Amino acid sequence: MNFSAVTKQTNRGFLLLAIVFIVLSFVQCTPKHQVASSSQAGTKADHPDKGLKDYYKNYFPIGVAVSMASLHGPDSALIVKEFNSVTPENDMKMGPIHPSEDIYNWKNADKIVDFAVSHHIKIRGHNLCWHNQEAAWMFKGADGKPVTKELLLRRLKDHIFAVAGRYKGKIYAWDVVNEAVDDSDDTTQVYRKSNWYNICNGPDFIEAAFRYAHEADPQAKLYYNDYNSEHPVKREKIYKLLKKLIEDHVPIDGVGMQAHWKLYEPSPDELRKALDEVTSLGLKVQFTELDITIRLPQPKPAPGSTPPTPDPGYTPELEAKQIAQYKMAFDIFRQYKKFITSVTFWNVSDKYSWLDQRGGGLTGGVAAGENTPRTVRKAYPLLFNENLQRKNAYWSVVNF
Ligand code: 9MR
Repeated sequence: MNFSAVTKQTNRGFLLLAIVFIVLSFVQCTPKHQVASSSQAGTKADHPDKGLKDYYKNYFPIGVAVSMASLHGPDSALIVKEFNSVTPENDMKMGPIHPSEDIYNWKNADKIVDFAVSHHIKIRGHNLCWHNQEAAWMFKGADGKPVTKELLLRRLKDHIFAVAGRYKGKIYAWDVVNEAVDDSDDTTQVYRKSNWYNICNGPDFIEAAFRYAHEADPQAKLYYNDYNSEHPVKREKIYKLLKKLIEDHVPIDGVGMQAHWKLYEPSPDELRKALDEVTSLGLKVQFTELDITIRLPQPKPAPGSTPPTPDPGYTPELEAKQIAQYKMAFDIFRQYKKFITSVTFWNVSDKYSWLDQRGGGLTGGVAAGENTPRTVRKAYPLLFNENLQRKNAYWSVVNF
């Protein structure tokens, strides 16, 4: 072999090596989720340093429900990278934070607030008045009998002044009243018959809670928060409540639509209608607890029948439907950006979702006398998988 032949071969060798090197580095730098979808090529998926909050910086803050567990370890890095708003999932609710008249558990709530403040993350407070996770002591006097309306409202006021007052200037928005509207199809039944409603003999506690919250922190934005707010019957009831609050000059800024959604619900039309109705009242909207379960309704097994098929898991078909539903939702959110002041996911990743604890997702159950543990049908409702990696649904939300 002469000299020029050797040089040519060496050059070819270098060229080959260079090509292999380039291909290898591309494969290594490309996260798995990008390989899965060719539609991401040349799109926003190319910016690995960006998070949801960055993609949506011209639209609205993107939030997430957090617990003490999420402030440590890998969840916390993901929260800081992806989100610019947090909502304490449980730690500011009346029962946990104010378990008896003279006891306040500030520890967890303070830690969440400190975490958010130190990372320049906004905080939504959740919530000041609810029928669930309530402080049972509030409803009873020393004699064990139900308290009067006056005493209950005084206790509510003290509670709101203590909690909203403590985080004044740090919490920019509060879910003041949560889920006070009735769920049934009876259109005449507007309010939920809760302890609050029953002792107050009507819905006065709702208006009172907003007035107390406004007094305690005049700068905070105040929201009424509920689920199924796109369902035609409940939507009308929520509308009635909001309209009345506005007519009575109650200090309310907006409505929280929780958005615990399903693969086929709500429809785009239902979602638009709900948004149009609420915003026609001059109110802002926050999607406060977004998740989209992949579970489909399971028929209840008849007693003695064989258990239903095992959990099929996160199948490609279910994933495709979830992607489409997330895409539909965010397409509409962006169209309504002048009314929407934040979108918050309820939990960080599919590793943990409140939905996984719920009975509705169990397959089979245990036959009488059997000791087999029940299998949880996971909901896979979020944009990050169990390993905290971005799912394809993530890219359907940011590639617009
Ligand atoms: O995610 C919360 C879960 O950890 C609690 O056990 C549950 C108690 O009811 O509340 C969950 O959060 C709820 C939220 O505060 C209000 N809207 C419905 C949410 C899901 O139940």
